[in-house]
Amino acid sequence: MLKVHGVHGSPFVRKVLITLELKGLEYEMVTQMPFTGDEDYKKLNPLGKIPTLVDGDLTLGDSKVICRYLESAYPDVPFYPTDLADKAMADWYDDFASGPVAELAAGIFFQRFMRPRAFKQDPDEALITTIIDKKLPPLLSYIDGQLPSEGYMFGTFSVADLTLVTPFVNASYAGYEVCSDTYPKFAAHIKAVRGEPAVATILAKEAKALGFG
Ligand SMILES: N[C@@H](CCC(=O)N[C@@H](CS)C(=O)NCC(=O)O)C(=O)O
Repeated sequence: MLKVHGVHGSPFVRKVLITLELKGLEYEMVTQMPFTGDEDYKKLNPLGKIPTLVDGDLTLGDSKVICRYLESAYPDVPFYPTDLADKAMADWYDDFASGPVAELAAGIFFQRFMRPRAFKQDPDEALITTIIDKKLPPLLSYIDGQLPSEGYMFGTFSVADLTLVTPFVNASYAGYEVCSDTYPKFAAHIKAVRGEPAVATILAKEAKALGFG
């Protein structure tokens, strides 16, 4: 059976779990906390980051690489656009969202949620203000400008939609919501993605795991 090493709450693990759920694939979740320096886990993933997917003899790190693999290996329920240019754009959105966007949106979560709970430290509110007021707005404007006035990025719900939203689930746990007056398309998009059955299923499991449910 497929194995996913990671924990609920990571935007990257979430993306992989939702992809598996959407494709109707069975998997086992192996609990692996991030930032532990676990040497045994580093034998599986030398970067020590979550998620890692194990499928038989194949061991893969990085959510983008994993989702692409799942699409190729288990194509029955497609989660990527088929048009070449759209697929390339989906990859770009994945890179963009997993890199700079996740760093900032999940940064709010790290400061307000993880620091007090996991590290017994106060959040750096000055850093949060810089993220919210200065660093996120140009990226949010870009996303809002890329979205169609209605519906998903490439017609049907795809990984491109999910990857842009998953960091903002973390931000919402930390009390930050994308402003619907300033970024109306993206705010509506987040709501629609969160309502997708596969997303709602994983978010419910996550809420339980994080003690919200
Ligand atoms: N590009 C990676 C990022 C994975 C990542 O940064 N995961 C975080 C948890 S949300 C992690 O494991 N951090 C531990 C570390 O950086 O040592 C992916 O998309 O999977």
